[in-house]
Amino acid sequence: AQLGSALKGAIGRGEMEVHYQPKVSLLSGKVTGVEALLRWQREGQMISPADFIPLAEKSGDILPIGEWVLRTACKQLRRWHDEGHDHLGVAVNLSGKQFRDTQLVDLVKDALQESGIPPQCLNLEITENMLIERVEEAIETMKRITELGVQMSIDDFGRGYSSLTYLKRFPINVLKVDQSFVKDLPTGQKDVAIASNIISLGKSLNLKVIAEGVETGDQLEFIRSRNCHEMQGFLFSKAITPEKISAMLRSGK
Ligand code: G
Ligand code: G
Ligand code: MN
Ligand code: NA
Repeated sequence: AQLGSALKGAIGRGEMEVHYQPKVSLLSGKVTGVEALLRWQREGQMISPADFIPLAEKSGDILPIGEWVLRTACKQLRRWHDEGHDHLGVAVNLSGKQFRDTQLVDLVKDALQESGIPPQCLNLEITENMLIERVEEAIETMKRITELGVQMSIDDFGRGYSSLTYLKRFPINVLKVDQSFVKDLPTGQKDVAIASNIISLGKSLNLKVIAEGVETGDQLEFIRSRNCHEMQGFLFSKAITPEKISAMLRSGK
C-alpha cells in the first residue's frame, strides 16, 4: 500500500526515468533501435518495474504512467533523429490495461504528432497473454494501430499461453523470442530446438525476429547461425540513460 501511494506522485516528483536498451542487427552489428524501460528511483533506491508495474496495473496508475513513457520515448527518439540517427526506432511496452484502454489509439496518434517521428519508427510491444480475452477487440485495436504505420511486437514469445492463432490472425511485425529460451543456448537441446523453430517460424511469416536476453558470445553465435535478425541483451548493453545512448550512437555503433 505504501509503494502504491508513493507511485501516484512519482512522475511529478521526478522519480521516474526512461532508460533504453539497444537492439542490434546481427548482419551489420549496428544499433537499429532501442526499447524503453521504465526506472523508478525512490529515496535513492531503484525499484524494478517488475515490482511496481503490477501494482500500477491494479490501481489504474498505469494509464498516466504509460502515457508519460510513450510521450517521453517518442520525444527522445525525435532528439536522436535530430542528432542525425534517423534510422533509429523505439519500442515501448504496453500493459494489459493500456492495451484495452479505448483512448490508446488517440494517445498514439497524439504522441506521434507531438514528437513528429515517422510512425514506422515506433513499435508497441504486447505479450501473448494480453490477447487471450476479447480477441476481436484486440485485433481491431491492433489494426487501428498498424494502419497508422506503427509497428507491433509480440514480446516474450513462447512464454505465455502461446497459440499460433496469434500469428495467423493478429497484425504483428516483430516476434521477440523470450529470454528463457535463449538462456541455455547453445548446449541445452530443448532451447536449441525451441529457439531454432521460433526463429524459423517468425522468418517464414515475414516477421522480424529478435532474440532477447543474449548474455554470451556462444548464444550470439547460435542465433546468428539461425539467421535471427536482431539481438537484445546484456552482452551488448543493459538499459542505459538517453545520454549514454547518444554517446554510443556518436561512437558509430
Ligand atoms: O528492465 P526490466 O527490469 O526493465 O523490466 C521488467 C519488466 O517490466 C519487463 O517485463 C518489462 O517489459 C516491464 N516494463 C519495463 N518498462 C515498462 C513500461 O514502461 N511499461 C510496461 N507496461 N512495462 C514495462
Ligand atoms: O519483458 P520484457 O522483455 O519487456 O523485459 C525486458 C527485461 O529483460 C528487462 O527487465 C530487462 O532489463 C531484462 N533484460 C534485458 N537483457 C537482458 C539480459 O541479457 N539478461 C537478463 N537476465 N535480463 C535482461
Ligand atoms: Mn519488452
Ligand atoms: Na521480452
